[in-house]
Amino acid sequence: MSKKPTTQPALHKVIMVGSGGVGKSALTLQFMYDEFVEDYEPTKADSYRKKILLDGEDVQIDILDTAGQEDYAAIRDNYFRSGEGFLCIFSITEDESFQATQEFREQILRVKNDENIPFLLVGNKSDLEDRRKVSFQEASDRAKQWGVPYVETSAKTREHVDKVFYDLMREIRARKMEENKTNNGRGKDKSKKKKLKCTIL
Ligand SMILES: Nc1nc2c(ncn2[C@@H]2O[C@H](COP(=O)(O)OP(=O)(O)OP(=O)(O)O)[C@@H](O)[C@H]2O)c(=O)[nH]1
Ligand SMILES: [Mg+2]
Repeated sequence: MSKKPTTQPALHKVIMVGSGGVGKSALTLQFMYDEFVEDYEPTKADSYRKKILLDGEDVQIDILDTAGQEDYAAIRDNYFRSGEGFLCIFSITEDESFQATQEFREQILRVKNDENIPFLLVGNKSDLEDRRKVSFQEASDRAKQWGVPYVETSAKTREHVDKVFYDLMREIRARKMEENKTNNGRGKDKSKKKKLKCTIL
């Protein structure tokens, strides 16, 4: 006889952000289905859900794969609002995509109004070392300045693909536990999140 769990597994909401063509969908599909998609088909917005075992605990991950293309920039705010953690992707072969991460970071901080939001800077396409335009040093310096981890991935070889999703989920889980503690067990009160300072001019 199988026992039904009495509580629902925790759900962690992850958002993929970054310029068009950097590999947000390829990373998502590699993580979800162990497949590498060679074709480039620009995304509007796709969501995925998967049950996983995170350090011995059953959890669910919700992944929202957003559009990098500028045509969809206006609808990003709405998507970002629902995120509990962000994978901010650029391609190590394209400097412009690295420069764009600055804007994504700013938009996320503005929308979430939370400087400690779980966030990883991800340099994708690490298999294309011979076409590298962004050095490891330059990217890790930016991550350090933001106080976030920097990881290089390849959606093609699967290098560090699980790592970025699992590391982010651990950050989200830690964040939720911290929030519950400060709320003294009253888990629904989210008003005590550390807010960014707002200056009214
Ligand atoms: N060699 C290599 N190619 C990759 C990698 N990741 C993605 N690609 C290729 O890059 C192209 C764009 O990848 P997508 O995952 O569609 O890019 P995206 O970020 O989802 O783009 P938008 O949906 O427009 O925002 C595709 O042709 C992929 O096959 C990688 O790690 N290595
Ligand atoms: Mg895509």
